[in-house]
Amino acid sequence: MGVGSELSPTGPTAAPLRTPDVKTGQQHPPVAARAIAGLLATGVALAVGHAIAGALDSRSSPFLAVADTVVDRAPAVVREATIDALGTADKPALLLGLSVILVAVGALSGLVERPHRPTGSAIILVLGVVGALAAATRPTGGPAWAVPTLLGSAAGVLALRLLIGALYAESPRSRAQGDADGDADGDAGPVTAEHPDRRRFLALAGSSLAVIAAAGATGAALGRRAADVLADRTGLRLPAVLSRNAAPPVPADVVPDAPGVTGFLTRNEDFYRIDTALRVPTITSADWRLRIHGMVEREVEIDWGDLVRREAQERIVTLTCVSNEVGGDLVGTASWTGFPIADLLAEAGPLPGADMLLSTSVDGWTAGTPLDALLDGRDALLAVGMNGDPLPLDHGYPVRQVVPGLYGYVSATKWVVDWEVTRFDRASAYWTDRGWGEKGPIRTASRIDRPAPLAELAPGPVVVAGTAWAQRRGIDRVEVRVDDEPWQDARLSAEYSVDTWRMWSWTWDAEPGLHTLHVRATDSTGEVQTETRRTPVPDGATGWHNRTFRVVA
Ligand SMILES: Nc1nc2c(c(=O)[nH]1)N[C@H]1C(S)=C(S)[C@@H](COP(=O)(O)O)O[C@H]1N2
Ligand SMILES: [Mo]
Repeated sequence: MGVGSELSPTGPTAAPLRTPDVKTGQQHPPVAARAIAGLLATGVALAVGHAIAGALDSRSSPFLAVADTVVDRAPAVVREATIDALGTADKPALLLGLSVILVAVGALSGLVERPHRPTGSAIILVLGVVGALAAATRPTGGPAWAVPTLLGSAAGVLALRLLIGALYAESPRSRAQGDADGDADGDAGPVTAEHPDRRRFLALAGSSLAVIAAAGATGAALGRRAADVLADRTGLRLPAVLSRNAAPPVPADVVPDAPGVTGFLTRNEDFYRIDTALRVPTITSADWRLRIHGMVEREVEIDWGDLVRREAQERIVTLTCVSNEVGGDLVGTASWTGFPIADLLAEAGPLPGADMLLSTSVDGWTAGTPLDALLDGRDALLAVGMNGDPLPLDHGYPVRQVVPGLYGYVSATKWVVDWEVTRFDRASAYWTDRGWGEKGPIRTASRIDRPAPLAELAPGPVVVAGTAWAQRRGIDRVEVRVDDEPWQDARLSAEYSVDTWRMWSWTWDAEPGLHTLHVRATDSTGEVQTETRRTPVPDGATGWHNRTFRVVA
């Protein structure tokens, strides 16, 4: 090949398009070009993943998820050593380290990719799967968190295939000269910016950069939105609660005096989360409005300032999800700060004949709540605080509903922005449209919490403990049964209120062998939990919870 023909007017591009491979004699595009292709493809993968993560939940971004996982999974020794060595710079250092690795692996993916042997693509996909697993297994994550990384790596593979394809492509001119596939002696032709394949490569590289810039900017904008709401929450001042509106204090004897039992109040970070939102709705307190309309005497619109001018109340209420299986953990108790829903409704004046409040969240989810449940004097709140903090984003920031006695799907609308007073024969809501019961009162339930499942126990006295709930009615009795022996009364801890769960315990004189314990509760109406096992659809699971233990002498 003539050296002269390789000199392009643009100078720096004047590298040979193909260099013969020493071992195979096959010709390859220059190392730098292939490395750049790999870097661009990796960049596309990350930027697209980041943008999609921004649209779903910015914490699912591939890079951050991997970094967080490294932080959590690193053996304590390693973690402490790095923190010692780097002081508080350990997180930036980790991110820098990950970046260096990504640059190296990105370049490598370009170097090893061949039109007919997509090794580099495989590397990007493996990276993608690692990132997706890291994101999906984050404590607050779920399967949906794998989506950004997987789609991102698919985009990266596409970019790599196109870029490497262009680098290796035969130009029409060289093909015309008989420069066939894999012909080691072939002349690649002049490597100037005017070369069709070089032009194609440059165009593709430019497009990749544009994709990286656009996706990066989108991801950043969406991430900023989430950051704004987090900052809004950090700066938010919850309304003060006058002592007459405070929740009655929690006596010490609401929980059994035994180690490892379930706490009476559930910490916010441990509180179950159920909603249909792929991306947590982001609404600041300044943007929040509640419109009350429909069958009312006058329409009312309330903003954050209007809301918190009212007298706030604090109430402890146990929330439960209708999807909770027997023995499940979709139940939790928190102290809620908020404003009586009945008072707010009264300002709009519901018209006679109305029997439903259709509430809508900022992302369009709806719940239909029986109006009488909101007006009968129970502690139905439009809540802004959870255990003394502003609502966490996942739990409805800045405003949600809490209605004792009703499952969440008919009552506990998070990120609520709209109230329509209406009728059950005119309106329906998200889950009732999908076959779930219309009214959703909470069924009596009881659960064994300790010892842990499949625990191996020593013979002798063992404390068995758990919880039971029947919001609005209250728990009057809990019984325990070992194998086929008669039912025995468990010891009930103090009842805080009929709207909260009630803890129980029972000391079992465990004898060697494999034993199954059952539990059943009786509510204050005298109704004993039925043994009949039913799945949660359509109005809540029924049946007795049991646990099997091996007692080893
Ligand atoms: N906007 C919105 N609110 C919602 C839901 C939802 O999907 N979207 N799910 C409801 C259901 S089914 C339950 S059980 C409770 C759960 O509240 P938590 O996530 O704070 O525990 O929220 C309710 N509020
Ligand atoms: Mo639920």
